[in-house]
Amino acid sequence: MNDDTRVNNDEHTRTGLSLEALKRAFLDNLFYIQARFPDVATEHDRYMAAAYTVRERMLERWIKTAKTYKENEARTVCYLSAEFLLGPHLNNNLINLDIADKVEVAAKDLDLDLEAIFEQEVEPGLGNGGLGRLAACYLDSLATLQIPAIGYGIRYEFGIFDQVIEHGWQVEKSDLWLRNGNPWEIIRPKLRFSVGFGGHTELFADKHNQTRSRWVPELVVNGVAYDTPILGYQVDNTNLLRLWSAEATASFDFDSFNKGDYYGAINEKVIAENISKVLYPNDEPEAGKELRLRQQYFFVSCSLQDMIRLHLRHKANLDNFHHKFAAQLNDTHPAIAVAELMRLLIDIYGYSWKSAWHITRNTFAYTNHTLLPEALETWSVKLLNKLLPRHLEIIYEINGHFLDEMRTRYPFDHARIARLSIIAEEGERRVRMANLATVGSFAVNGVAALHTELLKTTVMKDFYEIWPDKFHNVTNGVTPRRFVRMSNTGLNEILCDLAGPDWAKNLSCLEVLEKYADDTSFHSHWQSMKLTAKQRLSKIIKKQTGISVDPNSMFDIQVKRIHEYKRQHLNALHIVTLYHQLKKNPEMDISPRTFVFGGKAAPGYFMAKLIIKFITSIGAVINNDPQIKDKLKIVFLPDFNVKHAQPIYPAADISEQISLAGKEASGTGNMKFSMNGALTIGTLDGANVEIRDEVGHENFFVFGMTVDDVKRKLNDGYRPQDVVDQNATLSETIDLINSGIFSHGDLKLFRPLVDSLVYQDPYLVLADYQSYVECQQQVDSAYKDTEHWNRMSILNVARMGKFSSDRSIRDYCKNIWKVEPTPVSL
Ligand code: NBG
Repeated sequence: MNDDTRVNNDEHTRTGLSLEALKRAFLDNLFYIQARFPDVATEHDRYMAAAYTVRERMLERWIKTAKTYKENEARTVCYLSAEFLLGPHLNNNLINLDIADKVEVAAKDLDLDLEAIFEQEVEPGLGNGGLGRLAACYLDSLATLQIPAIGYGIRYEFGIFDQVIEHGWQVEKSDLWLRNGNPWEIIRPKLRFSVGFGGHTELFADKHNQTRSRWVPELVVNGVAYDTPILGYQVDNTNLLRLWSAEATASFDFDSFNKGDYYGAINEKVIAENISKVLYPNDEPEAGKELRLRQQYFFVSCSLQDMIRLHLRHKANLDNFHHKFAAQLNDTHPAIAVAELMRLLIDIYGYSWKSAWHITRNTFAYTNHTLLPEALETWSVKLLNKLLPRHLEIIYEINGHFLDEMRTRYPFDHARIARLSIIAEEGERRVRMANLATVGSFAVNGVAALHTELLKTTVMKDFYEIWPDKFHNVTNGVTPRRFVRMSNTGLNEILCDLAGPDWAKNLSCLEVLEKYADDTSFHSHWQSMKLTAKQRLSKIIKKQTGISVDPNSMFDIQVKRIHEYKRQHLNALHIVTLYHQLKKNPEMDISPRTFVFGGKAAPGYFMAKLIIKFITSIGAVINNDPQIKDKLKIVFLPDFNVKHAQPIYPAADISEQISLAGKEASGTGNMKFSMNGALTIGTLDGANVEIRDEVGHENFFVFGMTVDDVKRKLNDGYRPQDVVDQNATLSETIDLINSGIFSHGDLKLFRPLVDSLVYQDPYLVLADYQSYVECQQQVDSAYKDTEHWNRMSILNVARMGKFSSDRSIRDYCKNIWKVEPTPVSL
């Protein structure tokens, strides 16, 4: 690159940041890339031209970053994650490049509707929910903090399904995010690695006459790299997200072709290319799917081979591989990496077991994101043996060494040894991926203080006793750039005024708001900021659902995946209770409320889908009941994703974080709401505990059982029917549902939901019902005291500094990865 003509040249068409350069670039790209004149261009053409204009400006930063990291031989974080839920790129990149204002002017000059252009972008939905979004927030913070980092994952051709609501039910539509092209990625056709599957292992004598095992796979597929630049906020560091796409090694296999088995050969191509075809939904009852294991191994193997390639550019061997890289396992999805790195080191690079284990164990760190037993991955030995026979051998050997050590430490404690074993022996033998990840890592962390404590005292107790120093807590965080700076224009303006334009880089400076908590003239700014956001969401609600809502009503919002442990049905029960009370006493004095729900249910999760139907059904009745006089409105916003989430957080007055204590590892939506000035009604679960401690107990609506209460209740033998029998309001609420009033007289429709609550109630919804209803009454009266409410809302924002993902990443860097920033400048 000729530094004189491009870099630092504000007028350069491809790189310049001047108004004129931006406009010229846009028109050039419209013409030379989209092949359109402005007067025949579609909105999508304009989006593509805008995207390329922005991407060009990122490329020189990206290349400079790669060069700087390479020259410095910087220690690099590799974030291995099966999911990255990035959200739309365009506006985010404008903000990170610090040209959002200029682009607004340019758009005016060119007579473009910028909002309509943003609207064109289909987000890459390469994740299910919190875990994938967290990975995306972390990429943003890693780049912003100038940490050398690579995100490694899978380029799913179909991401999470699109949700539409038909007759009140969720219907899944396939996600076609690549249909119109993806301007943010760059394919690296020459950057490909082969990945084997199946076959067998055989013993052979190596050149030192040592017996070794080698793997003869039956199928080999290629992983091809697709790279996306991740620009930091107002820095030049631009990191790499590298996603692997599967391809057949050849278009067909001549052998089969000559044998006349053309379709057999094509079939192999189909099998190969299926690997990166579709993202698996989580929360499916049975996830033991072969293709899923193929996906995990596929991306892990490509990523490790790529890391080795990068390392060998500088070094003669892999002895110091673990000095060069810290590889984070985002949940157990990439945990097979432990066995794969061992295989590569031993089988391909000739390392001894001992040296390979030393390198491997010092390379990986593992984050646990859930305690739900059904979400702790295990793979059957049978399946592993079929798909990855060499890895199974290695896992057995790792386990053998580990258990030998443990038998010395705990002689005769067979029960403990069985719990520690990587192989579960009860019933069908299975490999416990969390155990493999823990044994094969130098650090293990939970994602909120409470969650980490529970890890140490329950699922990982035995491991914690062996290696107490291996365990860390890193409380999750979210990027204030996307979720405040970009999504909440009104709040951004206020914060820029009070804390300066750099507030989004240093979230603790939000503390300046404390001074204004009692300033009534400031309150009116605050309130009008909120109102504007609510008006905006009201328009979206009207457009998406046809429902008119009053922006002056209290906006009470629960958006997240639909799951019984998250207890959307508790929220719904409360709404039915309010409805019932209003019907009995139409003059009851309550603050008018708009309840907003959003979230996807796993396609195979019947109860979650029924909960959606329940919410839409109570909405259909209550919203149209003239007696209610608009005191209650219920909205289910379809297709909750990152893009649709952005205007939601700023509009909330109340954020619902009502999971059963002990079940939500952290939650991150809770942080997004609070940062935007919503008050939380929540249980003492996940990060709620820390949010409440930060914002002040008096500024948080807490209810429900604690983890200890839950434990006690279950030990005492919980009978939900008893709760119903003893609580008249609850019993009337349930009767009302059973009357068929929300199901056009169909008495069967909601039976499974009601029966599950009354006879099983696995997430103790009924046990927390009374406490929740009472807490909601406090919310109702608090909302009537506008001044006090504003004060609480301001203090929530003022005290959210801790929950920036920058803080989380700093914690990882300092306590786990031991990496330092490498600033890049053009
Ligand atoms: C989810 C938890 C959330 C947490 C995110 C990010 C999984 C397996 N876990 O509580 O349920 O906020 O991870 O850590 O998706």
